[in-house]
Amino acid sequence: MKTDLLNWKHVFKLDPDRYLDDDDLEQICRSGTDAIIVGGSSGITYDNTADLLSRIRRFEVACTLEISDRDAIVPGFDLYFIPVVLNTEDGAWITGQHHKAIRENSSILDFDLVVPEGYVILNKQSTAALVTGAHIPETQEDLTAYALMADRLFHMPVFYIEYSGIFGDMTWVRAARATLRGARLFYGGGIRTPEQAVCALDAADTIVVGNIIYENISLALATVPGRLKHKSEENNHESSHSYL
Ligand code: 1GP
Repeated sequence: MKTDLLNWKHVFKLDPDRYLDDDDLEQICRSGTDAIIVGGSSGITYDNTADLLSRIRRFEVACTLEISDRDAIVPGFDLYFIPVVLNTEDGAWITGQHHKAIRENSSILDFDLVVPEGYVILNKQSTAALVTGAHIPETQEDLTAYALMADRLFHMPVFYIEYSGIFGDMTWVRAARATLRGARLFYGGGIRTPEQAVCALDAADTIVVGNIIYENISLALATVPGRLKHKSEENNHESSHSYL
């Protein structure tokens, strides 16, 4: 199962603390996306996480928990992503919370399902940046150095560039991906249109779509690669969207 993520191109991230009605949830789960990540930066509880998992489990899509609160580690997910924030000096988000979580949950955590993420936050206004005290990379070289840390120093399977809420600089993302040998580059942040999805997927290995789900479900669904292809073919038979 763990190696399946190597093939993911598109995932939706659902926040247990935000409301999504059954129809919208069904459309997301049946959209053709490769997986659902359950996660958020605030208001995450065991109950709202378990509730969302049980609703997603009515469908066949793979479902991963991105752990942000050690009191909300719910059994039954396919994988457990554990973010290690590389651009903070606050040890709580590098090893502190992780140590407590593992100490408290070692009997129930299946380490074959655990996926460490080397996580770099680039939107200084985001809740994740404020909570973790992230130092935002100032140059492309700052970012690629974090990519090298995740890939060569810590041998993490995922390097996650988190622009949460804003669409990032794809030149930086592309440069970071070019440095990776083993890690897969996840990009998330501000993907609100099919065109942005195409652009981000050209720069990253896997794109993560979050906020737009709660703002405009049709636009969110239109970011799924299979649908993108269909849409672009309808609109332009000579479409240059060739990544599919
Ligand atoms: C957030 O990376 C994800 O953790 C997706 O970002 O919500 O801006 O789409 P958006």
